[in-house]
Amino acid sequence: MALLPILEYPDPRLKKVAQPVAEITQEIRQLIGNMAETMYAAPGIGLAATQVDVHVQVIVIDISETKDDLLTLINPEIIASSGEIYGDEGCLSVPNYFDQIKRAEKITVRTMMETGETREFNAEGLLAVCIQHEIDHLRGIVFVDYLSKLKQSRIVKKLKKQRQMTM
Ligand code: GNR
Ligand code: NI
Repeated sequence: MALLPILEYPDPRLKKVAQPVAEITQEIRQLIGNMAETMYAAPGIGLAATQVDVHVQVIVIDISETKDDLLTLINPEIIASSGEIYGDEGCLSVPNYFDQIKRAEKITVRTMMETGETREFNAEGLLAVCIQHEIDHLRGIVFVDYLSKLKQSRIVKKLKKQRQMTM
């Protein structure tokens, strides 16, 4: 397995739209393994393939405290949603920035699992927020896109400064 470099906002590759997975090949399984390792190392509670510059519909999530409950979503779709919640969101592609984003409180997701079987499940709270955040990545959307232009330009400046300090 390997750690994959994570693209950082405002990298234009974060705007690419991910293609559906046609078949769960060895290559897809390897991608999932590397994405999980990258997410745990970061550390983060989710990672979309888009963030590692692979533009296919694959997401890994683990919101457990013990980091032993990996959820892999392939070609996921939100088929129902209700309610509203504002959670403080962060993103591995936008290091050290957090802001409140409005999301659906409850969602129903249809997805393919790593086994190739299709399943539907309900999610709420942090898991629902995380799934919406990750599916946005697959569509080329970063949570910063929901903020004002002023906040966006401040974030870009701050990230540039941070990168200068670490290079
Ligand atoms: O690690 C992450 N934490 C987080 C917190 C609140 C809402 C969403 C997230 S996802 C983020 C990892 C990430 O960038 N996934 O794309
Ligand atoms: Ni993110």
